[in-house]
Amino acid sequence: MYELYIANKNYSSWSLRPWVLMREHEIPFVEHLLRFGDGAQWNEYRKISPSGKVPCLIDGSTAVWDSLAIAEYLAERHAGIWPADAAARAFARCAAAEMHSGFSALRNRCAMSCGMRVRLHEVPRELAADISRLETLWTDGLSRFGGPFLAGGTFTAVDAFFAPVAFRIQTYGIAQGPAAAAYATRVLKLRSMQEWYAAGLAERFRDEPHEKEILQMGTVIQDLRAPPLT
Ligand SMILES: N[C@@H](CCC(=O)N[C@@H](CS)C(=O)NCC(=O)O)C(=O)O
Repeated sequence: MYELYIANKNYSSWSLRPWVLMREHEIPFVEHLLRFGDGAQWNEYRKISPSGKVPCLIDGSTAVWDSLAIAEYLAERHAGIWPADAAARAFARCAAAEMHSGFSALRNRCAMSCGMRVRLHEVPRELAADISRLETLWTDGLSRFGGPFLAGGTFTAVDAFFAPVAFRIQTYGIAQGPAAAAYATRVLKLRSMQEWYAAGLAERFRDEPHEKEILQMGTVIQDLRAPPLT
């Protein structure tokens, strides 16, 4: 049985990628959730994960400690992680890699916090450029490969890589064109995403650095999470 190490569902966008991919592909795994800010848990975890970051997939004696590497590891063992069609697969790999190494303004200025609704103080040029690129990329994939997912008819790794962005769109009310907006809604409605979201809302522990980061970027309009532990 695979074991997947992740962090708080409310905040951990990198953790969501392999988690939603495995859920959507019905690949069984045991989940281990580390709380940000719990030093003792993370110290233990550093004995397991070479980078000390989440996510990390454990398969017997093999540790796979990066979300893109996990997608590739799973693709070697399970059908359908990447699209079957070569052109769709090339697109999916490029788009996932672009998300993995790019979109830094979107990542830094719109940190994932599933249960919050936030009005950004400003949308600087780099963020506007990332939002515009996102819409172009999604619309291109949806129209070229026929949807309803980014590289065709099934949920593949590229959709998993953009799943955290669907939560960011919801949190920050990021406007998108009709095809991209409909795609974000479709992803948010997936059973696996609903499961993640419900668990994120139920979390009562807060991580101060994440909370502060969000307050620097915007004004909280709504906090739908369960009350914090005192
Ligand atoms: N490139 C890595 C990045 C993972 C990453 O930055 N994870 C963050 C959490 S969302 C983390 O573990 N932070 C804890 C730390 O830096 O100590 C991946 O794709 O898995």
